[in-house]
Amino acid sequence: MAMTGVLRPGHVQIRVMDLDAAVGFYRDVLGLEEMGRDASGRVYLRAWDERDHHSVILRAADQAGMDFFAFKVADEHSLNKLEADLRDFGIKTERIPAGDLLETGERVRFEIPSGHQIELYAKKTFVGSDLGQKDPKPYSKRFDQGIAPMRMDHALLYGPNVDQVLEIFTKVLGFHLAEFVTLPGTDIKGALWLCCSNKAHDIAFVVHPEPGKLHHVSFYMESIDRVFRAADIMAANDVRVDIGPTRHGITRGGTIYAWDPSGNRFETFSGGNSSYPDLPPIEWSWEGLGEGGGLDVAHRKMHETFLTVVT
Ligand code: M3P
Ligand code: FE
Repeated sequence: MAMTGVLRPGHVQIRVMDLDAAVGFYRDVLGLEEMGRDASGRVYLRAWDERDHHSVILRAADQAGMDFFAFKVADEHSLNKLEADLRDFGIKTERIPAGDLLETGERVRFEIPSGHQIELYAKKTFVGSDLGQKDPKPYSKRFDQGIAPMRMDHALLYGPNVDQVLEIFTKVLGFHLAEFVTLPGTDIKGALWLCCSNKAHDIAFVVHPEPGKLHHVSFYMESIDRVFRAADIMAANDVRVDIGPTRHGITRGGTIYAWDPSGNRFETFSGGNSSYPDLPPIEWSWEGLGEGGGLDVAHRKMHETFLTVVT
């Protein structure tokens, strides 16, 4: 598919309670590269296959959770057009000046009805990867430093008004719905997996009474072998694991859900299906999510923590 408009997840700002512990975890255990710190003390990191300046920003705060999740758009024209379309749809937007985040252009920020802050931006400094941009090398020592995901891949967010979120993402931002879960005994969509690309998904939502909650930020691994290697590294570093290694029926991705030192859940995710906008979304019943293996193919049950533990 020709990629225009919204291209991909670009960055997430995560609140952490102990910045040194968080940097120790994200840099040395997860294996992200530290790219810089700004005047307000935020720490910028990225994964080895990412070429823009950063994808993860850590901010010290009293409470864990997510400040905002951002998508890169194709160019300034797309940014202006999407901003106008959001306003026409009745959504308030604000502009955050270039340079507020290191090496990042102007951002358009808006709150969606689930209570999350979403951002769009067109510019972030291209710094290239260790592999090189011409005749790239097949290997870098970064592959062996920590869990070492390829990229920040997606987030799963919890909050109310998931039906309105679906409208905004599909009617205004150009996403398509890849998979959804209906609430028990209804045809109400209670969970959504949404794509701006033909990845398994770029962002997901589960309906939840409290607004603005983070379920997890996901990091893409090259293979299920790398997910098992991640499990070993988690064990060696006493990382608290929630679920896995297993496979999600939804997306068919290999997965581990685990927690960072502040209690923010993260995922190491591999493989997964592809999606195209012409294909009807895959539907899961509530039983399909639990006993049908939508969440956990190996154990085919609902995990209590999946529905209750968020930051
Ligand atoms: C994901 C995710 C579930 C499938 C999830 C697939 C929760 O990558 O968002 O974790 O059933
Ligand atoms: Fe995920």
